[in-house]
Amino acid sequence: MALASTPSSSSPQSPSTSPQRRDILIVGGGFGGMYAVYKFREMGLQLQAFEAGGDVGGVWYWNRYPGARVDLPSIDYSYSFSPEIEQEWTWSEQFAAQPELLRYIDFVAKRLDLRPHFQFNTRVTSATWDESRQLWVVKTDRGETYEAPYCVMATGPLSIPKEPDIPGVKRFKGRLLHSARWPHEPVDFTGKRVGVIGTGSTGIQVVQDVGPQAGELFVFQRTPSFTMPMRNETLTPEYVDEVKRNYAGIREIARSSTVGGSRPQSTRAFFSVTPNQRRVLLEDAWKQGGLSMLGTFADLMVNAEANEHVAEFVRGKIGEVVKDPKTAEALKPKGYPIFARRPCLDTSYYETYNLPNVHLVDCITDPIVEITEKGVRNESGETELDILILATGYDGLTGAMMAFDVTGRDGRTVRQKWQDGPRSTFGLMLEGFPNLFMTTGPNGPSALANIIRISEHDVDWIADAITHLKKNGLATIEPTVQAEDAWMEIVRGIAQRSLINKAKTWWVGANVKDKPQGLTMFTGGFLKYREYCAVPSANGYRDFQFEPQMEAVAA
Ligand code: NA7
Repeated sequence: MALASTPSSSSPQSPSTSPQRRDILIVGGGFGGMYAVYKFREMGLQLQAFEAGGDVGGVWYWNRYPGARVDLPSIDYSYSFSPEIEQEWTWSEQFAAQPELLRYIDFVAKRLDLRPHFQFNTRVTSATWDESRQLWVVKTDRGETYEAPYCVMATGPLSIPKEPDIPGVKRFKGRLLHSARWPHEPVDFTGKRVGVIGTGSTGIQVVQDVGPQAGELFVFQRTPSFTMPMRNETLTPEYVDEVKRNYAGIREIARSSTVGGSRPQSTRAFFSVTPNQRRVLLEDAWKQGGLSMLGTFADLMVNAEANEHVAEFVRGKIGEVVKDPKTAEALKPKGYPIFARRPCLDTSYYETYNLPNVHLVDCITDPIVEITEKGVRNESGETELDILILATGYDGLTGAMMAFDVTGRDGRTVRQKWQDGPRSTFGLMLEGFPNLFMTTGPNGPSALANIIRISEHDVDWIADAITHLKKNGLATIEPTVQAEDAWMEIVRGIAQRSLINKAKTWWVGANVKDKPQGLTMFTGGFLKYREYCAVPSANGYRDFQFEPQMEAVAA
């Protein structure tokens, strides 16, 4: 494999108003966009990529908040397409922190010479299908226009931050920070009165990191999350050597798993073993840390009673750690199944509440009324703050594709197509939008599996589809209505059995006002997803429709 090679496409252009022609346009510079650039360049396509941030990295470029850390093992959360990169890069921790992830991303970008293909600090403002010329016409906020037969939206499930729908956010006179738009310089919390709104994965990481530093920390919690011990470790040279010797096998396990990771997943049902055995298994998973609890039994996401047993086990652990009984009770999640909201991993979250300067504000019993010039006002009164951190999440899954005009055949936009919720084929292609591809789209496994494994899979699938077009002298590919209906039926059928529907989260669109709600991700696991996606190339893309080159038809 040619790793660092001379770019086959041109470097970023100076702003120009005349349309610039490429073979393929790629929107997004996260893990998906970076691999897409590499893959399509190696296929010999002339390409141009756009990234709103100042560099590659996607969420890891933006999310520089204190304590930001991946919650899948770094060994799994890394590219598998290049044996050279696997051997040359060495992870230092089992769960890498954001700075190490950015170093890895930088290493990959340099090693593969990816940056020259990107225009950074550039937002795509529209993408429009030109039917007669069979081209995607993409406009940017720099006033430029690019045209290409293929367009890949590698915009990711988490790229549009959500501000809380609380009155007065703009009024706050102290320092207002959003976890997903964190400054590049360190923030000093010493002696400061700090507030955090949000207790999802992000809020939890912020709280355990900022709590010991701040003068006072006030955590405004609406829905408590279940969090389990990460048990992070420094990786020993012996462990790293062993991993490097066995990468091929590790990747094969990940590709054949439900979540795209190498942790074992049990096939045992919860009630197939005695209460005592269950307790032993859960205690063991708690000691192992990471997402071991999720893998202990096979039916935790479909059997509500089994799920509740595990939830109660974790609630018990919270009670053992948190000294103040009222705080402990408020931290215990109730009313939704464990794992139906993204399971969090922590290093010292519950312990942080034993610090005398850390205070939990329960926004269920004492709702937030408004944000004031001085801080946050709950029904019971105002908390004055120097710094307010919003860890309020994202307009996830569909937010990025709905943030700008994407217009397909007959002037129909993605916003119109998705007004009742996202629908697509495999989360990869949209009926009515020829040659438009997505990576980690909202009807694939998306947030439910390792995003890097999905990105690689999706880019490879797109590459196969383009190769099919080229081999057969065809101009466009697009799923039929029937193919899309069939896929959405599969997605819905499996989703109905899942307990994920029982929690109000970004996974089901419940966190954004007026957003259509429902579980639209593929819940059948990464392996099954791959199997479904492999069918079209094996059967000659029977359920897709194609067009020849218009010019060829005219001639
Ligand atoms: P999440 O998981 O969407 O969490 C956002 C948090 O912000 C959640 O606790 C929300 O409470 C809270 N929130 C949002 N709006 C408000 C208002 N108005 N008042 C009080 N609390 C509010 O986002 P994260 O960034 O933590 O994690 C996103 C993903 O990143 C995660 O799933 C991993 O995949 C990595 P609510 O639940 O709405 O009651």
